[in-house]
Amino acid sequence: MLYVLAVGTGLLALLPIITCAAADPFAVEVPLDPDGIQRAVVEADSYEFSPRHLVVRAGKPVELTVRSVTVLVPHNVVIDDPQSGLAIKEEIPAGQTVKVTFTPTVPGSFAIYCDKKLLFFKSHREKGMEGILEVR
Ligand SMILES: [Cu+2]
Repeated sequence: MLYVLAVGTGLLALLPIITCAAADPFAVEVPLDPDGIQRAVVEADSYEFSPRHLVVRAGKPVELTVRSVTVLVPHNVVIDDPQSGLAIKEEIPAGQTVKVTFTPTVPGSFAIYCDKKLLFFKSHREKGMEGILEVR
């Protein structure tokens, strides 16, 4: 009995270390609303999305409310992985809010980014406007 307790507490003590090492401190688990939809609000600024790492579960619809806080710069939100059923491209005019809905079916980590680019300048994605959609 004592032995089991000792081993048990030893494992429990290790657990946070193991999970912390793998976890992104900026990852946000999107809550599942009572109506079965996973809803999150994402802020689009020049040049980042916040939060930048969303965790959702497969098989349930996702509704992202993407709110632009820029005055002039237009952005968009792109998730381009047709093999996983994700082919999203929504324009987000400056200062506007758009809703993006989809149902992820394939677990994995997918880039969520803005592909806007002005002339010969770097794309917004290259400037850091990229995050992660993690489907579990
Ligand atoms: Cu952009």
